[in-house]
Amino acid sequence: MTDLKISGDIIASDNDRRAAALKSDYEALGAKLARSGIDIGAITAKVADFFVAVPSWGVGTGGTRFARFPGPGEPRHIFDKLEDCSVIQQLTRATPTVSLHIPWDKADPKALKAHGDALGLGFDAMNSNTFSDAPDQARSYKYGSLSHVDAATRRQAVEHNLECIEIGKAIGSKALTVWIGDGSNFPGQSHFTRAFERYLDAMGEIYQALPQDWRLFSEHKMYEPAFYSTVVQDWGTNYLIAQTLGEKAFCLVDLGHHAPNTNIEMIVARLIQFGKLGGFHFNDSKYGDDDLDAGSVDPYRLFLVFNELVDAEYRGIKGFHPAHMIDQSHNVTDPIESLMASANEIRRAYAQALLVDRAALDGYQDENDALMATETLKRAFRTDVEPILAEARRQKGGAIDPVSAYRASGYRAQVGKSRPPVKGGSGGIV
Ligand SMILES: [Mn+2]
Repeated sequence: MTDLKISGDIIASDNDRRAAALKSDYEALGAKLARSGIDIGAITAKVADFFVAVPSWGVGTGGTRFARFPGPGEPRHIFDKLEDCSVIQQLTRATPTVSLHIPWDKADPKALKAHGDALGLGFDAMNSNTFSDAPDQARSYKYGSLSHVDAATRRQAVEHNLECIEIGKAIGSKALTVWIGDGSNFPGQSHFTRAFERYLDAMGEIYQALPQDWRLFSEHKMYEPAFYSTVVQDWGTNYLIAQTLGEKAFCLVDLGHHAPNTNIEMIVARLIQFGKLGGFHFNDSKYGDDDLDAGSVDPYRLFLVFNELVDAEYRGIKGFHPAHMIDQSHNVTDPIESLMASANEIRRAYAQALLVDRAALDGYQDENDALMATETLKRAFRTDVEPILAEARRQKGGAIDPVSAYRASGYRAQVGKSRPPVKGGSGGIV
């Protein structure tokens, strides 16, 4: 019996108020789509089957380099975080798994598994952390980790990743995501080639320890915390890593880790074509790695990414199953609300991409009809698919309007009573 944090009565009464309007909107959209030969029931079923993992680090209030302003009822530890994650899943039915970050979420794996099971949550990719120093570690990552000039520091970073795999094995994870902060702040500070050789050697050791049914995701990022160069700076380097390591190694695309205006959907298409797209960290950005809510700044870009994913799905690409994860920092919102809204935006992009008339698009491309080709995408993007998203949630026992039901539940105030207030003032992204 799943331990549900929001009363079923709250969800039912909020849904009751909205059910008639949803039925009417869903039928109207169904009739509109039927005129284009699209079965709304089939689209709704696909949306209901689309899931995205919640990052454990996303349920606490985020921050910037300057400050963090915690809210009431901040999760104290991973077990509180899992409870918050279960609220997101209960109301959206879109987030049945959580992605852990070690050592932040380090706890007895048996207790983690039991708590997840009780809340009806599974575990997605494990994330290692060699971009900051844990209080008890022997060697500092100030000058790098997997690419550090000192062999003992590299060994420590490798060992940490091996530990993440061990914890992951015990809780049912099937992937390890590695993002390093390694790089340089000054021209000449680091030898590009030697640093990358050291990184590849260290990653090779991690790769060797990977269980047969696991995948290894490497995540590129063009700058920050290093501001002159990073060791894994872009998708080209990331592809070389995945290619060098072997068939269980894939590239992870964090939407915020590129230069502004980079054509990310095209990067996605290239990685799909060469069998190396591992998955995503969804978020949105205006200037850099802003970690804003998915779809909040440029929903069309998110749609164009999903257009490539659905295209690959329809082409039946062998072994194509990218991992979907959110990676965001919530500085001014209740993180639970932001994560629910983000899961919804990600599903929206997926639903819109499912509506693209791909046969027509192929034809326009072959005829060099640029206007109608782009209009084919726009027509799908302009479709208000909210009734599909709401109906998918309703059918699975979630909330028609998750934020409304969440606010009606008083969950934040309730956990605020048992979780002591956190003092603000400290910096830090997470
Ligand atoms: Mn990320």
